[in-house]
Amino acid sequence: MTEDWRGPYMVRGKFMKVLVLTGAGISAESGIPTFRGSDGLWEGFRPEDVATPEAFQRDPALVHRFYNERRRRLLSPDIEPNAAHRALAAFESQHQDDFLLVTQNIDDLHQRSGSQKILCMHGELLKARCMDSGECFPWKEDLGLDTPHPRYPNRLGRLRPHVVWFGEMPFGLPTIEQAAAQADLFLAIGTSAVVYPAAAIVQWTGPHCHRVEINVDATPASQAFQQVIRGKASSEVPKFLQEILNAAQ
Ligand code: BV8
Repeated sequence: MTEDWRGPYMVRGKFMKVLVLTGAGISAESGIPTFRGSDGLWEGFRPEDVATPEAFQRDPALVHRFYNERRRRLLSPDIEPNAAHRALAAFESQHQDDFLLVTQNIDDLHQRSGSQKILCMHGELLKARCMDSGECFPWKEDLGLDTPHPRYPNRLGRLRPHVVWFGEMPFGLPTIEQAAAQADLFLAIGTSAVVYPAAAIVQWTGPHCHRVEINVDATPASQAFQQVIRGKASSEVPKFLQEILNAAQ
């Protein structure tokens, strides 16, 4: 379902305002399991047991264990950005107009690849947040009930992962809504379009916006896109972004 996207969306052959949404699929080829794939991260854990405020209230040690395991895996030397992350960073640096990268991922692979304009709508695994003050701290160690507070060492266990759990408000929604309404190009990469409100962002784009989905599989949102590219992010994202840059020459 690919119409000619060199349509009215482009000014002098280039997209002006670009909004990108990434999900776990962009990090799959970097070795980070997706949530709903066969190697799904939730396997072994039910989301409601580890990714809700109630779960943390009920069994904080289990929730800390779930995130400690993911943080350690993210920090292992064999996990690094792939060509899709790098292509997005390169495009951002060459794009002359508005660009925003919204990610649902809590890994730091976009940051490590050099992307600057990133909105981490579901938080960041390498940050811890004080449950009393809301202050965030860069965090690469395990977190637990015995973790001293960086400012008040005699306060133990007052830090939580700086991530958005189910039932919690994602970050930056007003910014995302505004960017979506103004976007000429909306590119959704590697997301199953199951989790809201992230899955609704495509519906927040305007009638003039060219919507592209890059995913190995169809999703419940695929029909909302004028262009769907079926394939792996590491090959399809660099190819598509290079086409966009060539068209703008
Ligand atoms: C909220 C952080 C109140 C923690 C996560 C309607 C409106 C609003 C809310 C709801 C609603 N309906 C239901 C809800 C509640 C709920 C929800 O959506 N539930 C779902 C399960 C039905 N949403 C919430 O609770 C949200 N908060 O609602 O607040 C509110 C109300 C109104 C308006 C605003 C707010 C909070 C949701 C955030 C939860 N936290 N993560 C952590 O990581 O532990 S969600 C988790 O799943 C991930 O962070 C990720 O964001 C999300 C979605 O996963 P994906 O990234 O899409 O990954 P997935 O594995 O599912 O899919 C991978 C895709 O990649 C697949 O399509 C696959 O085909 C593809 N792929 C694989 N390999 C490749 C590839 N593609 C390309 N190349 C490859 N190589």
